[in-house]
Amino acid sequence: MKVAIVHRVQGDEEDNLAELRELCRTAGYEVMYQLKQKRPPHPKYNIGPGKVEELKEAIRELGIEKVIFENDLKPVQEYNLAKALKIPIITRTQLILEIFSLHASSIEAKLQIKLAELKYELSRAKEKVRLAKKGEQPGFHGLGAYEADVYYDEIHRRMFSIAKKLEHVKKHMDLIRVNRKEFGLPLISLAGYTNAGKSTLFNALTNEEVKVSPQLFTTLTPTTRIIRMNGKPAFISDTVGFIKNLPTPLIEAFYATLKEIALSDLILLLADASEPLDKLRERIETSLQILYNIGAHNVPTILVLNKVDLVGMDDAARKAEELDLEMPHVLISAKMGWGLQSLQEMVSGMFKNFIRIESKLPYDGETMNMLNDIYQFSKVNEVSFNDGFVKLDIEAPICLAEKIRRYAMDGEFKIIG
Ligand SMILES: Nc1nc2c(ncn2[C@@H]2O[C@H](COP(=O)(O)OP(=O)(O)OP(=O)(O)O)[C@@H](O)[C@H]2O)c(=O)[nH]1
Ligand SMILES: [Mg+2]
Repeated sequence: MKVAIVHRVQGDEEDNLAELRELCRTAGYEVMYQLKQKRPPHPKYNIGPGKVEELKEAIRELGIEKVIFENDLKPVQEYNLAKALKIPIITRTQLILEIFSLHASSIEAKLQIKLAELKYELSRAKEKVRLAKKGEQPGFHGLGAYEADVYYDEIHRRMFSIAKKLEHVKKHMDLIRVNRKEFGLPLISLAGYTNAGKSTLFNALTNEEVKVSPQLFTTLTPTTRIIRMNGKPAFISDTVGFIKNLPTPLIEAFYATLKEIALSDLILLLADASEPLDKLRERIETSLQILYNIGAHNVPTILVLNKVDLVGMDDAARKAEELDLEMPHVLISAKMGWGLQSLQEMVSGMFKNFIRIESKLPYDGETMNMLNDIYQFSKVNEVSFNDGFVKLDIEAPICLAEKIRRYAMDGEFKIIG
């Protein structure tokens, strides 16, 4: 979707359009036009009426379908802008909520985001009710003073109901986690600052079609896939980027969206190696602090220094050395596909849930069923069909290995490593 972005600044204030542009990219919008204006807020539109005309022109010429404001807008300003421009107007807060929604996979995260949306709506509802009562905003959803009160109460009621549900869900989080664990596959989470290249890496690692049974899809969210790391299957999740200058009402929703990371078996913490060392260090430290806050500090973590194509291997390696962090690291370029093999080896070496076994199973229907799972969920070194038995040399998740052990022919089950 094509959008325009706007920031009205005052005095020496710097504009935040570069970051807003990044957020738009993350939300999947294409920024066609940007507008900056220096002036005090105009009561009717926030920006000046002349700039509204300019925007109108750009919308018509460039096919823009939405305008995103860095500034918070009063309901009456939002109303006037929408009326003048005839397309939806949203603010930075709503944009970030959209980004969270794209990534929220757990029920808790979804509820937290809904709650944040309603909180935002409530803060504006007060103003809308006030305006409706004063008769200043007659066109507002066609509400009269009475309906405005009802509207306000309705938001309150929904917030209360969601807060109740959240309490309930928090108590039952474990039930939600079980789903994924059922298959015994490790879960890898991609984490890191916005723009570090998480989605690019996610796509690079997942572009090879991995065959999975339909039942598996029920455990997958839009941002989770099954990949093979050096032959070993794993779930991989792309997560929402760490965003700076987060509006305070969104912090809880942000953490809820990220909590999934704490449930993973391995975190790939991405950072942009092309950034100056100080900034790189600061961002890694902030990221580690966020991981700590969501309770993910005990999850094994690999620092993935991305975008080395922009600085060169040597320079990136020097930076990694100077960072002197207490965790393994790997240098990659997700865009060019560099270093992905080393990454895969490092990751698969850290999977503790796989064991290598040799076994012989009777040549029958039950074994054929099991072979289905074996091909899907393990790294196959050898499967050979013999007279009356099937010989296996595989690296399997522990729960699958246990299934095989129970069905193996007498004494024909050996753990190699
Ligand atoms: N030169 C270079 N650019 C890269 C590389 N990886 C990603 N990029 C670019 O960096 C930008 C951000 O990449 P994304 O993969 O969307 O980053 P992200 O971490 O998913 O960002 P958010 O979803 O906003 O948190 C895009 O323009 C990518 O093309 C890389 O290895 N080299
Ligand atoms: Mg992304």
